[in-house]
Amino acid sequence: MNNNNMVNSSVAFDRREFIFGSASAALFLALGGLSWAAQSATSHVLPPLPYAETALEPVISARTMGFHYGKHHKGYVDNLNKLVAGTEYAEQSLEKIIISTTGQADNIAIYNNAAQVWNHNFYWQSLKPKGGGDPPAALKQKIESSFGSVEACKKELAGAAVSQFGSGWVWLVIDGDKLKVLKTGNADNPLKMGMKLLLTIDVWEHAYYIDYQNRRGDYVNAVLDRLINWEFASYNAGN
Ligand code: MN3
Repeated sequence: MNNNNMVNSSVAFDRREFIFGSASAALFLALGGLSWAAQSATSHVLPPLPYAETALEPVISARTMGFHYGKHHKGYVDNLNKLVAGTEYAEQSLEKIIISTTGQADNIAIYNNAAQVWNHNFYWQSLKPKGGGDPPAALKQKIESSFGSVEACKKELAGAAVSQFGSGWVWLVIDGDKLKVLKTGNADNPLKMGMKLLLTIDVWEHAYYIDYQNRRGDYVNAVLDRLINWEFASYNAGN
């Protein structure tokens, strides 16, 4: 196992992790949690991770993070910038590109790369070191009224992850006044469906294969028990 490829970016995040590691979740979110969402773009950037690449170990290894963030996520950002250069999408925000290219066969490459950038930005924030546990009270109440219990909600998220055929994403959303679990294939992203998105889990093989090989269920259950960022979901729910 060679860790050299992730040393540089880990060092760059140390100060950020120190600051956010000692701040409350609310402050973290207020300061930086959604800064990427407001980003408009002549050139899309790879947002810094909200923690060090080693911070999610042992559930997600630094080696997985090095490839997933440093190669896959970065690759989508680089591809998107190349694809939109000189087009009508060049000056548009990520959200606007996704919404305006959803379902357009001619723009499938732009849609796929833009959606994958957005999905990964959202995924990193859906996780945190020492996550899992009990959601904040207001979110917990909403989860209980929609699923019966937090355990039942986690079970539905895990079930959706395992049953997603091939690559994709699992989402916790608010549809009307009810929380729901959705799954989408490949890059697909529910932004255009008009729901509030609370959190996501990446179920592409690159998210877990180094650490779990074919055991997608073990990866998802470990993420739900130990990394899921309920504070981020609660913030997105408007609590
Ligand atoms: Mn991924």
